[in-house]
Amino acid sequence: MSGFIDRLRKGYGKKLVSLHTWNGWIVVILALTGLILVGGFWRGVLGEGRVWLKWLHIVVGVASILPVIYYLALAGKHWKQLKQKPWQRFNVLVVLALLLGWFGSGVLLWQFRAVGPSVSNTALAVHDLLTWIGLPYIIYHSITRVKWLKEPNRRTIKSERAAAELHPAGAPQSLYTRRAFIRGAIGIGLAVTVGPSFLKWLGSSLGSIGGGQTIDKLIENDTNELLPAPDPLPDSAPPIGGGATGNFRVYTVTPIPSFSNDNWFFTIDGLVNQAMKWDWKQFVALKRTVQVSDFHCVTGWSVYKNTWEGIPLKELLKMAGVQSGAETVKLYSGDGVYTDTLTLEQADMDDVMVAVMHDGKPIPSDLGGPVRLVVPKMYAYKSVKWLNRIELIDEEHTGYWEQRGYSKDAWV
Ligand SMILES: Nc1nc2c(c(=O)[nH]1)N[C@H]1C(S)=C(S)[C@@H](COP(=O)(O)O)O[C@H]1N2
Ligand SMILES: [Mo]
Repeated sequence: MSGFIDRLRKGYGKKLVSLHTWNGWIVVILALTGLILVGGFWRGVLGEGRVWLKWLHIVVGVASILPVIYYLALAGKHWKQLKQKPWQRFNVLVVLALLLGWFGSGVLLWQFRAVGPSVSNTALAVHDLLTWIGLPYIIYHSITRVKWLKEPNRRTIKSERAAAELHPAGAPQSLYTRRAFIRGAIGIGLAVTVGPSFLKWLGSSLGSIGGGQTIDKLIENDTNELLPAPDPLPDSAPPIGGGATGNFRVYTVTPIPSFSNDNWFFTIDGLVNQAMKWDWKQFVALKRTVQVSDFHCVTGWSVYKNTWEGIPLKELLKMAGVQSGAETVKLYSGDGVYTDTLTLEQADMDDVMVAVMHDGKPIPSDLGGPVRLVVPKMYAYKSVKWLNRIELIDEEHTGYWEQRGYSKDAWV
């Protein structure tokens, strides 16, 4: 046993050990940065830091291929060495599959613009799946190999020998059960702590493609109270798009705001001929239209075939009358923090909609209701949630995520 470790410490073995250490640290950095990046809680807290963190994740992720390549150069010899150790061989294969899968899907996500939404959708699903399988596996792998667990293990081997001397035909097997027990306990511990979030993720990303369940849950938990509820047009109920496919991830940089008839108003002001202000009753009485469109987030997910019902932005701008000095349409969220902009030309596209309903139902508070913007031809950071003010200005304005590193060019 110690002879084997001595051999490992020399030359080629030494290389393998330091490779393992490097790889371990890379995985730790990627796991921490990755979990913070998906954790909704961190979106608002980090702000600009989130963009730096994303870069760190990408740079370290790209670099993670180096130890893999280096290992593959040594793999032939190592593989032969593991001839008698099927579990270690299995472990090597799992880790290689994880690293290569994370790397490949990560590069596709990083290059979302080059590969387009449908490839990044798949890449994101793969990246997530590997994470929820791979992280528990790697945590288990690390915990069961730390010293304090190995020591009883060594003792087991010693006492096993002792036992074998005492009872030559003896019962050393029962001594192994202690190790198995500790490993089992750790396995169960992990299953209990990580398992539920894994299942939840699995349910939301694989289970209900078609959106039905999840979105119904969001509607059930809607904290807005605006009356009367909008009456869907015939094209909305049943939705002419046939129902959205895919799931929205609820993104917000503030706590989810809620509105009632008392505190919800929609205004258009700035460089307009006639500043407008509607309360909810007046706003739901405005003439709406229906459109079917896809919704793409830069982080890789999309929701297809949304049937949105609302007022085309260009119609609202027509009512207020845009003055000739105006240059930018500044969009304010009722969360008090988030803003974004469109140029007048972009705002004039037919499918830019101030949406009130999705698939024939009011938009729930989590998804930006009662009223959100939808800009189908651009990444969804333009689709301001809880939209309640439009201001026409004669200069540029940098929106929330653009200030924090997102591209000013949001075209899908
Ligand atoms: N007010 C507000 N609007 C917002 C955001 C936000 O954080 N706050 N996130 C944007 C981004 S990046 C995306 S992808 C979509 C997500 O919409 P959803 O939460 O309804 O899925 O909303 C956009 N509009
Ligand atoms: Mo997004």
